[in-house]
Amino acid sequence: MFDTIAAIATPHGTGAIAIIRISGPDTLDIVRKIFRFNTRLSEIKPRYAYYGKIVDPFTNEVIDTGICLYYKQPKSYTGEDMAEICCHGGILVSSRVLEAVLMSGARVAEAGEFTKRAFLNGKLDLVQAEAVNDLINSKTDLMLSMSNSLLIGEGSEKIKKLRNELLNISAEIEVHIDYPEEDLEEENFEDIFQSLKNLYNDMKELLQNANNGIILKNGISTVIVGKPNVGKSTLLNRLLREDRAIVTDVPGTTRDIIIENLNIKGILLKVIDTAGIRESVDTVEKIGIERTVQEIEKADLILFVIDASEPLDENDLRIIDLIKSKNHLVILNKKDLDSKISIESIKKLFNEEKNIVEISALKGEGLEKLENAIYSKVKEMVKLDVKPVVMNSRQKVALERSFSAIKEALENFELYPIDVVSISIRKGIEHLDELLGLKYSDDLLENIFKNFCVGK
Ligand SMILES: Nc1nc2c(ncn2[C@@H]2O[C@H](COP(=O)(O)OP(=O)(O)OP(=O)(O)O)[C@@H](O)[C@H]2O)c(=O)[nH]1
Ligand SMILES: [Mg+2]
Repeated sequence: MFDTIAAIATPHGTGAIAIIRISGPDTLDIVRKIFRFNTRLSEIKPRYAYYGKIVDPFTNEVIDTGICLYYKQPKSYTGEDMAEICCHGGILVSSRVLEAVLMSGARVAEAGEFTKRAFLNGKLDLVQAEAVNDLINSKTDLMLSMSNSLLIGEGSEKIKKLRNELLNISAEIEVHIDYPEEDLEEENFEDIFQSLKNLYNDMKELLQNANNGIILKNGISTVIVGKPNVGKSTLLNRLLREDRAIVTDVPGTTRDIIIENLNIKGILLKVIDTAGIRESVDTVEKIGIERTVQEIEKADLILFVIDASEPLDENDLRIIDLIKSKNHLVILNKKDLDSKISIESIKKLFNEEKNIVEISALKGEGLEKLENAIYSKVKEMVKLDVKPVVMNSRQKVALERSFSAIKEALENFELYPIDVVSISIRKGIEHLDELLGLKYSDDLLENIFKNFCVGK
């Protein structure tokens, strides 16, 4: 049996209203002590909004007037008796109401404890519980729709389906192990092998989409590179629609790495502005350039900026060598000036037709075309129309482990007696159990829920 917890569920600060949440067996008791309204407590109906006065339980002093909602277990977020008291959104008001609740017998909830209880009471599985936090932290429409899909259980359904199939296969094998005298027909073995094989392929596809989900959630790591003074920082500022990076006409202005989140048509990019690459004698600039080379190694996508008003030189060629084999777009900047470089020559250098965009970062021309080009490029890199079933590394690792176990089962099929295969299959099931949270350790739960807000 759990105790009763409470927290302010709205952000700390002054606002129109604040919500104080209570969950646990003493909820109604606490409401009785602090909330005065015209209905007898025995008549309070769940999920009705009651208007009344919130009072100090010891002095009866009125703290505020507000609305109280009661949810009777198990039909609540946590699966327990719950109440939500909406009061005025002052910092003092809301903390006084919380104090009143605490004085009446609740304790302060830990971060994510409401959702943790929802999980422990079987209202959500672990994938859904994690999706709650992803939903709250969504920065793009895409992330929002992915988290929603996981929260309503679309991802878990697919995993449960895999798990059921594995359980069925395991049961069939167990029959044979328990009654070896009833020899399995050759064709039964063949059937089991085929089912395992199908499952293996389904899982493989899910895992490919797993990377999708994680990349999209963390943001496509995008690095802007080019020689000094070509307009990299001007471009970053344009894309962000704010003056984030310092721009001057002195080559070598940007010396350290600048990272910003950018939302392009619902996709999150982590954009990095770098120090211009050239042979340099200045130590600070040299370090900056070394970092730029490292960033190119790590990046998912490279935006290569060229100053079209200057002829290409060996520094440009060095950069082309560095990025040629990676996902890139070539940006011919300063098209407002007399051009010294033709698109044709760039096409030849890269040996490709597309991925080249002309812009003027200074004048803000060609930016929409650039954003479209970035979007198309990302679409080539990750599938945007597939809903992933996993969205963080914990989930991915569990799915991967399960996948390896199934792979092992397939490999063992021909080599060893069927009970060896059975062990691998059971391992596969156990990892899916971990993924869904049917099996968990306290440490794991602590790790997951500590990243949640208090009150969620
Ligand atoms: N005419 C013209 N000037 C531009 C354009 N884009 C940038 N500039 C100018 O070019 C100069 C350098 O711009 P930055 O954005 O600082 O260039 P950078 O590539 O970040 O330079 P470093 O940080 O030194 O590597 C500034 O004077 C900008 O105003 C453009 O499209 N047209
Ligand atoms: Mg710069």
